[in-house]
Amino acid sequence: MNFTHAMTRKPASSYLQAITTSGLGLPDLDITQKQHHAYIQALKLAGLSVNVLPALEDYPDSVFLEDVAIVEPEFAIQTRPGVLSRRGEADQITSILTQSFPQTYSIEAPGTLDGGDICKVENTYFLGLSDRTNLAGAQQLAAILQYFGYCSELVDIRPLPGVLHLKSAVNYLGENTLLMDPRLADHPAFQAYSRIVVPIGEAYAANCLRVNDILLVPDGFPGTLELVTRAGFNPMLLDVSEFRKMDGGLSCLSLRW
Ligand code: CIR
Repeated sequence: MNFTHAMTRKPASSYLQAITTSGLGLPDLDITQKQHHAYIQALKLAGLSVNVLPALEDYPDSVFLEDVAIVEPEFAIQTRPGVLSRRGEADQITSILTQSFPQTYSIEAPGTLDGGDICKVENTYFLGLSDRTNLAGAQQLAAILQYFGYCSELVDIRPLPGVLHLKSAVNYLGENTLLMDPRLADHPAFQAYSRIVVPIGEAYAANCLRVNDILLVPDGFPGTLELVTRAGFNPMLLDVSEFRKMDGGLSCLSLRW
């Protein structure tokens, strides 16, 4: 995993109206901004050049930039988010994608797809089918990925209550190792990999983010921290409490390539 670039989007003041099912209360906007700043600093420390896009007040969830595009150095795909309130967010990134990537594509109706459902593991992309990403969206993405030489495999997460996106439950740490929610650990799609299963009660921490030599880990999950440290990863703790309140995690806050 060798990233050189990232894009993030500043949290909007309307962030308090973002979608949430967490039951953790409303975020504090000052703390949100500080946590976002610390996240950008961590990406820079990992060696990335970070493009910080301006806040979009009309889109409370727009800080979760990962959901509106899939990016590789050679191409970018604008998604079609699964909830109506976020659909316009994707159009706000069209011009920046065409400026930054040699080829661009987009997911078209009736397809829907959120970037949070897309988990890249070396040359394979796992495509989560969820309440946000439908089969038509996943199939469109698979066809584009195949053109560029990537394999894809569908993983249906709809039977898992409370799991918003595939990457809420499984993330690639590098070194052939996945970090997983216990409920997905026995899924046939993942049996070829080493698996670190987060402890019961720490499901949120399955969304850690490997960026070059650093593994970003959400603060407050000691069992997961111990497991990834013992496995030889190089963790950096980040407090993302205000993003967790709106169902977001570490991967959701950026696009990386
Ligand atoms: C949403 O419901 O769309 C946002 N409140 C959270 C999105 C989190 N994104 C992600 O996991 N990739």
